[in-house]
Amino acid sequence: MKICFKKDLTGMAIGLLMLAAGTLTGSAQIVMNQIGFYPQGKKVAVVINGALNRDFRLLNASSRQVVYEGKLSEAVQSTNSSLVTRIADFSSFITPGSYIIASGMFETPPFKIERNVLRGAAIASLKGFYYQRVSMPLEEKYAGKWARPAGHPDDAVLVHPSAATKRRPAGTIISAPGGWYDAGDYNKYIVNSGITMGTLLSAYEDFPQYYERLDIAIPETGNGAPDLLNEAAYNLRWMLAMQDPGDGGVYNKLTNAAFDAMTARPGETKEPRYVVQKGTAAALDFAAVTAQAARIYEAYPQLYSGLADSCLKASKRAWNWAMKFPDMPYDQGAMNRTHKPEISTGGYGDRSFGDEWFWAAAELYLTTGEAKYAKAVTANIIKSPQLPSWGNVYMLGLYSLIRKQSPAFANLLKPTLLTMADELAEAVATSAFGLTMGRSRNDFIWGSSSVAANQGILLINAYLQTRDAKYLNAAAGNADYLLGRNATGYCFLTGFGYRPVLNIHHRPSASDSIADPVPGLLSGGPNFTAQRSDRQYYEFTEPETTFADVVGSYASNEIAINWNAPAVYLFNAVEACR
Ligand code: G3I
Ligand code: 9MR
Repeated sequence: MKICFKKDLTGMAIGLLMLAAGTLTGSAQIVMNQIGFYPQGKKVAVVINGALNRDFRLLNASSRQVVYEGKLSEAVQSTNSSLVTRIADFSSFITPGSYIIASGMFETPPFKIERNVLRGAAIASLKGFYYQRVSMPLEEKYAGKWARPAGHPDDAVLVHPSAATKRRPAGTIISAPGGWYDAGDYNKYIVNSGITMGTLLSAYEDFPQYYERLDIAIPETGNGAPDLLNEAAYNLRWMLAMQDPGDGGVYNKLTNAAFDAMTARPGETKEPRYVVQKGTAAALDFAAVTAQAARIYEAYPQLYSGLADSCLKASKRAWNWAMKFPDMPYDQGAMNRTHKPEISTGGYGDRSFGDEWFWAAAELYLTTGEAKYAKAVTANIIKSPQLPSWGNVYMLGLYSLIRKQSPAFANLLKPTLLTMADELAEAVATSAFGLTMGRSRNDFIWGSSSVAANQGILLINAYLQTRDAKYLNAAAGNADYLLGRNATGYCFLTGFGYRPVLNIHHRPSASDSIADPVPGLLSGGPNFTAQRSDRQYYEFTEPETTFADVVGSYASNEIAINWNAPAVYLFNAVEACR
């Protein structure tokens, strides 16, 4: 049954209609972080379209005894859909336990108030990367029921004509094994690996002591290095193999010509693999990651012997290549007109490189101290940057310069960070969900979950600089968003919550015989352009509700490494700070 949204939903009749339908935003009328809350943290649930509800109760989950009663907020009209909400704030209730929220006829399943409440999600989101490893078997010891054979070996990859050089003509066979599958597909893209690695390495640099103690049960666990660095090294080694030793240029991607079928299992896929065309974004993202990695892995000279040195050399070579080709976009359409076979996998075709120059210059400057990189940082500073996304990596450089207290740049750039954080934090007061997420309708784009997570990272950076709790609360609010306090009523992290996403667009999950998807993966989330892209049926089509938990919905329910990485940062940062 379909329900029309009206702005002025009032009265019992409509409330009953919604109940009869069993679903408004799915089955949820009260939405919240489905895992739970920290005793000292903010605790918020949102009652959706509960026209008659004015108050709420917190019940002990086993005895059903009422332990807290509160008033709902005034009704708020969402700016991202026709939903009307009231907010239940029970932050002052701090007793650990298992609880239910009830309001009118609506009731939630049980959730927790406890210390370290996000620890499981924080660990799982990082472990999610292990499940994306390409060229090694996932053993049962680490992967449980999702154990599987190795995926693509990628030890005999063809140089595509678009990437041919004298020393590596088209058809040359190279080896670039390992790394993570990008997303629900089986390809590996340098641009998207760039922001992913930068985000993970920055998580480590912001919370080194915390990550020293965070084990995630992967083959390297216990080797003396933090598991975040162990996991990241697996992808880093692949990235290094994507640099042409001849000229220092970096291939945009390692890919099939076309996407594999959804039924293709890792290890059973036999289509030829290619490295495709070099480009400026790939070179600079690579230079940034390897420069940052160089200063981090230097601390593990035995375990990661030679890695830091190789990274720094590779970084400088990629930078030098980009100096020679400062404006080379990856335009797949144009490439396909001149080179065969045609390539139809993901593009990540960035066209403006100021932000990549800034990020690469920042990381190279911080690692080497060389004046030429400082000059390039200065030349690329902008006043109003955007949140990080695969096509815009400016803030990664800004975060690093501030984190490392660069004498030349930290004080200069801090006001930009705090202005952006204030704009985000201010949105909480008027938001229908009490969030910064959804401040703009454009937050609900492809991979909107990463918008929420990246807002969270920005707020955490502001918190680390100021220790002002408003930033931490707003960041934690966006973690709540990902875990269920949203207009769809889903927990977007696989394996978590009482209403988890189940049918992610993810070939390993879609092609196995296991009901549960691979855990620790973050669904892309609502995307108001989804229907146009993937032609699936969307029951709700407003910006914050255009989401379908079906495998075919690659525009709202795929997973991707550049969405998981900011979730790793955010969940772990909240764990570290609470
Ligand atoms: O740049 C415009 C912006 O100006 C406009 O306001 C906005 C709203 O429509 O659209 C923006 O462009 C969007 C672009 O992403 C940048 O955000 C496109 O509409 C949107 O279609 C595009 O989506 C990308 C998608 O691939 C399709 O190309 C996603 O960002 C990107 O994450 C996704 O990446 C894929 C890989 O290609 C393949 N592997 C899976 C991965 C995840 O789905
Ligand atoms: O599976 C692909 C996914 O990773 C991409 O994000 C998406 C958009 O590029 O494309 C998916 O592949 C679809 C292809 O584009 C069209 N045919 C159906 C494929 C999925 O079944």
